[in-house]
Amino acid sequence: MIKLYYYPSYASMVPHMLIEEIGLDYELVFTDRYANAHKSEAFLRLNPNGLIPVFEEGDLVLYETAAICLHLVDRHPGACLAPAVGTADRAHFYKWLMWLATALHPALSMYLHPDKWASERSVVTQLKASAEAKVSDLLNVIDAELGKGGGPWLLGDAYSAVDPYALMLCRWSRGMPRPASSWPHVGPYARRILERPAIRRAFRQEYLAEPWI
Ligand SMILES: N[C@@H](CCC(=O)N[C@@H](CS)C(=O)NCC(=O)O)C(=O)O
Repeated sequence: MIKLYYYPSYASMVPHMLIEEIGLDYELVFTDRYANAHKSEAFLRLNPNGLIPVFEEGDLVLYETAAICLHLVDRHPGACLAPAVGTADRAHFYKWLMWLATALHPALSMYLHPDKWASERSVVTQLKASAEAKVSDLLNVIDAELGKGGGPWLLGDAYSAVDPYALMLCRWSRGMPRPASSWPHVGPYARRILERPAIRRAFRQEYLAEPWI
């Protein structure tokens, strides 16, 4: 049985949405961030970084959202959540997964939690402003990609694991002066992903209040 250590709206949403899409049996393990459950000895044995999510299946204990995504798509090829290995589409799938994990995800984390990087108020303010500008630049990149006319998904015709990852990051931007949902192509794209039953189930299981993005 799969166990997914999660906290609502955290990066654990991505594997949660994928597991729902694939239709696996699993248990959601609530990890109370405010009680510092993710810094407990037991949790640190699973992920020494003290970060959510953690995915567990039998002897396999995995952290890092992108790694969990890749494992899920490999382990369940029938769900078709990534293009065939060795194809150009697969290469673009890797590119977007890494871009989400190493560019947009950290920029949004910096915007939402600048206080993790500095304590002096003026520095925190500056970090937040820089992160806001960076998020905007990055949203321009994904908006342009979606505007190239492919669609309806980030890789074109085929829905894949990068789509729920992008949706979660769009959601994280919802309190920003210019949220992702207001971009001409990203907004409709995120709303399309939200129409998928698996996505709606995951959002509801995390008790997330609407509007979701
Ligand atoms: N690179 C990690 C980042 C995970 C991460 O930053 N998780 C956040 C929630 S979105 C967390 O656990 N934060 C708690 C903390 O920083 O104490 C991944 O992709 O899984």
